[in-house]
Amino acid sequence: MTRTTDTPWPRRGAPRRHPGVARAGRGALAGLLVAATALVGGAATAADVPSDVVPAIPGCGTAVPATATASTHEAANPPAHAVDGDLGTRWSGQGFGAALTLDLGAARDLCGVRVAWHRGDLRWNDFTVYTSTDGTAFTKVWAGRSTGTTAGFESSPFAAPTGARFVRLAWWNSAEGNGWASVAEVAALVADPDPGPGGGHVVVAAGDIATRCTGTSCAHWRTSERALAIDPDAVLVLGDNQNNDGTIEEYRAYYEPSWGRLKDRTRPTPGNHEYILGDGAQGYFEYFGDLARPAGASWYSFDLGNWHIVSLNSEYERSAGGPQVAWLRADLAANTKRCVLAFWHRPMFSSGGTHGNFPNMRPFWDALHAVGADVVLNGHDHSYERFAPQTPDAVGSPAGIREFVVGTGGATPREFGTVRANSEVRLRVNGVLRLDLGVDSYSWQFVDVDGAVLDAGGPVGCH
Ligand SMILES: [Ca+2]
Repeated sequence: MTRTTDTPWPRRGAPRRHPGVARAGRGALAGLLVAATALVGGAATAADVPSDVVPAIPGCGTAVPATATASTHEAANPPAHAVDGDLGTRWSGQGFGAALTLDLGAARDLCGVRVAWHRGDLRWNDFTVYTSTDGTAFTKVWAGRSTGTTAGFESSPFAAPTGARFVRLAWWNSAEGNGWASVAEVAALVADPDPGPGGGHVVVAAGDIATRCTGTSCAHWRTSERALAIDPDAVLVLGDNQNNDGTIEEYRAYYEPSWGRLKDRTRPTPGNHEYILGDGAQGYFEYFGDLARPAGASWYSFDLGNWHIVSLNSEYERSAGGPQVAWLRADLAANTKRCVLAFWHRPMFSSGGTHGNFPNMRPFWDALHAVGADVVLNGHDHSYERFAPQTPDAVGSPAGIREFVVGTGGATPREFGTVRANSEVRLRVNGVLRLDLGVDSYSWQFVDVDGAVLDAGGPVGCH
């Protein structure tokens, strides 16, 4: 009773629990399972490895590039799809004991794995993780069940650092009981690198934040709790920080009790809602004071470690011949930092169904791309979207800029529309973006209001 592809299957009776070694004789893949379990020997057993699935492992979040093979796979969903960095593609293998094996190319000191399960927000999966130095003798290092509440990454820490080149994930069952293992992404993890002098700065970013809502159930309160828990060095708010009119009274009533708790480390930009009354964003400038105009204009820049960070105003004159872009070019020409990040409200690229692309942001992109800038952050569409690095002409290129849309700070999430070129991940939830800005690289995590990491990647080297 298995389906020929991984589609939902109504449960009939209780699903099998995690099998353990004693049930190794079952099914067509018994040989693989016996081989895997018989080699455990005196090493870790299910009783002495941790079984908790946790959202993230402190200090153990650096993914190791790998190739993948599998004991079985569906033609449309090969093992390579589990290591392609795209949560929208997957490996699907059929049957009890279906196994996916990563080859890291060389032995690494592993501290855990992270797995994003296809349909992971709808069903739990029972699985076991094994490691090997030679690809033949595997030792069990983790066994347990995914939460069934997230399609994002869940991390499984190893009890102790484990030297291994090969990592195998063996699947046993899911809450849907349809006989299919489907992994969107899996990665072996090593300890995060020592950032060294001048590196290791943490930034939290989100836009479209406070609504006319008070109390701890408001989405903007919950995102502010995530931001506080991350305890960043800087907070970038990406416009529409206070809806709906952005008045000083609204800022004081809704933004201040929540995100205002991070105000002293906040670097803002205004959005269309700050300007909606036609009063020149009076509430925004009064609330943020010198933070909004540190050098007199509503656009400005600052350095953080080895990063040059630029705040632009998409609600103001922004033509190629205007004063803001002239300032931007001069600012970038004077920059001495290797890595460059810029943020403003309206995205040039967005698959959001409400707003979408704003081609008139191109003068910003042209100036930034000309100096090899690395990252752009925007809001406006109430969604999270990650793009592959691309040129201002929307041509994917490693030399291009990676844009994130993070209009997820508290305003009600909205539907996506036309999916734009180079869009890699799209999420319709509230949450915050965490960026780890290293000496010459960056990594990211999108964290939802419950603390689940729904998207993660890097480190990616700066241009
Ligand atoms: Ca994938």
